[in-house]
Amino acid sequence: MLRYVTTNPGKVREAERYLPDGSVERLDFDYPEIQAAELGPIAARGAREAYRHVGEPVLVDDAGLFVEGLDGFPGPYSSYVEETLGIERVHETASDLDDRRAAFRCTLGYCDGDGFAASPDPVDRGDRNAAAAAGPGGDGDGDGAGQRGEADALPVKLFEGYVPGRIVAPRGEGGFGYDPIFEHDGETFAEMDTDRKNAVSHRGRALEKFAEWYADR
Ligand code: ITT
Ligand code: NA
Repeated sequence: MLRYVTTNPGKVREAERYLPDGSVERLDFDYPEIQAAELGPIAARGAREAYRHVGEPVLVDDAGLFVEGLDGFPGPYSSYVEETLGIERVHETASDLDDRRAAFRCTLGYCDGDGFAASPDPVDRGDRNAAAAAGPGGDGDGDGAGQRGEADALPVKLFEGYVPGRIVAPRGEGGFGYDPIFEHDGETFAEMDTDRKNAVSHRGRALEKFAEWYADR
């Protein structure tokens, strides 16, 4: 059984459409999250933390809203900013900008503990930047932890998704989080139903890649 580890039921509702019936269960566990400028290292570390806690295959989902005119803010801090400022004030801040373009990004991290002993390179990022990102002496996930022990070296597979859009005044009742202020192709994500959002969204793209890999791994 694969555990989709998240405190956010909105993510699970979207993910269900991509994962075979009965093969996935949501686990509401708030795994410790590191701070980093990019989602990859956060998802990689999160997947290891979740796997250590659960002891079964896990999938974690780290996402964020990156506003161009704010140099990518709130990005990896999106959860904190939603809780503190709220999405109305993010919209107000963006409405003072000339450039209201934004993007959602999602990185899924999968860890099942397999391949640890066998793998000479402890981290397989699952993307073409793996070698470049690892750099000399790093453990490949860019979280700066280095080789602190066996659990830190657990291999994690990452899957990324991205969708461009722009920040608008809130519209729509669906979705969750920043969906009401994120417009893509003339509609906010909160105006789309789950299937339509999935068809274009950051999470849909990442899940599509994951599901394909998971089916014939
Ligand atoms: P978990 O970490 O427990 O999975 P979370 O909601 O804290 O749940 P993140 O750390 O990934 O998730 O934080 C991402 C923030 O971006 C959070 O405020 C979400 O509400 C928001 N977010 C993520 N995906 C989104 C989406 O598809 N549409 C709108 N907002 C989204
Ligand atoms: Na989180």
